[in-house]
Amino acid sequence: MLIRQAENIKSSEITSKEDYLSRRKFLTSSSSTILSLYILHASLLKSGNVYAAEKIENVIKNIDFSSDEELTKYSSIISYNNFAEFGLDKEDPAANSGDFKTKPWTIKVEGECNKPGEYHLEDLISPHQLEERIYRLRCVEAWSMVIPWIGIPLGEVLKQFEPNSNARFVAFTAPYQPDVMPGIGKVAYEFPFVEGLRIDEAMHPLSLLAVGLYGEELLNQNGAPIRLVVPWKYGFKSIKSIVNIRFVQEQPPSTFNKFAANEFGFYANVNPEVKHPRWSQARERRIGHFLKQETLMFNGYADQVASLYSGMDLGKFY
Ligand SMILES: Nc1nc2c(c(=O)[nH]1)N[C@H]1C(S)=C(S)[C@@H](COP(=O)(O)O)O[C@H]1N2
Ligand SMILES: [Mo]
Repeated sequence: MLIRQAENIKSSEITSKEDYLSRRKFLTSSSSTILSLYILHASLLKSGNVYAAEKIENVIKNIDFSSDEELTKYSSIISYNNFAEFGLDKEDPAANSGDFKTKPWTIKVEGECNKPGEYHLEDLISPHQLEERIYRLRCVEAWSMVIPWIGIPLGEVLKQFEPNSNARFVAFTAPYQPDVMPGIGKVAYEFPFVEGLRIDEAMHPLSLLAVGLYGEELLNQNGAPIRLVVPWKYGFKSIKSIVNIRFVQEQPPSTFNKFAANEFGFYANVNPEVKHPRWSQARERRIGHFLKQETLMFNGYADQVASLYSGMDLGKFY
C-alpha cells in the first residue's frame, strides 16, 4: 500500500503547508516532463487537536489538471465542511466525526457489470498511480475553495468492474452509521447520503476518486477514506466516504434532490445563469478572500465538459 504512517506529527506546524507550497512550485518549474514524481512532506494539526493523518507517498503531480490559483489554506479545508451525517454547521464535521472508523474499508460493487463484489479499498487503489490534481470546489451555497486533491481517475476504477451496456448511470452510497453520525436523526435529509452520475460523466477524465489532500490522507470531515470529486458540479455531487457503487439503467436518486427537487437538480452543473430559487449563483465567495468573484460556467471547466451536455436545456436540466 502506498499510504504509510506518518513518523512525526508535531503540534505547532501550521506553516508546514507553506513548505508544501514552495516545494510544489519548485517541482513544477523544474519538471520537463508532463508528470513529475515527488514525495510530499507535511504534518498537520488543527488548533490543539492533533489528527492522526498519514502522509501519502508516490504521488505524481498531474500538471494537466492543475491550477495557478492560490490554494485555499489547509486549516480552512479541514475545518469548514459540509458533511450532513455529522451535523449542519460548518464546524460540525471536524468536531463530530472522531468516532467514525475508516479502516478497514470495503466498497460493495453491484448492478450492471461483469465484476460485482466486495472490494477492499487497498485493492481498488493499488493498481493505480496516485495523482495530485488542483481543482476548484464550488458549493451550491455560493462559496468556493481551491483544493490540491490526491486520487485516481474515477473512470479507471469503474472500468475494473467491467460495466455492461445497460449501465447508463452510476449510483454511490455513503455509510449509514447513526451511532457515530450525530447528524442522522437530527438533519432533515434522508440517509444514507446517495448521489449519482451519468456514465459518461463518471468516465470523464476530470472525475476523481480522492483519498487525500495537501499530501495527507483525507480526514474524516473531508470524506475519508475515499470520496468523489466532480469539479464542474456543485459540491453536493462529490459524495464523501463511499461504501457502495452500483451500475444502473435509470437515473439514481440524489439526497439533495430528494430533499428539495426545485432547488437541487440531478445534474447540478455549476451555472452562473441558473439561479437557485433563493439566491443567485452568479458570484461566489472564495474562502479566505474578501471580495466575491464571478462564478464561471461549469466552474471554469467548460472547455472540457460542455460537450457532455450539447443539445440539453441547462435551465431545465439544472
Ligand atoms: N456523504 C456526504 N457527502 C457529501 C456531503 C454530505 O453531506 N454527505 N456534502 C456535500 C457538499 S454539500 C459539499 S459542498 C462537499 C464539501 O466537501 P468538503 O467539506 O470536503 O469541502 O461535500 C459533499 N459531499
Ligand atoms: Mo455544498
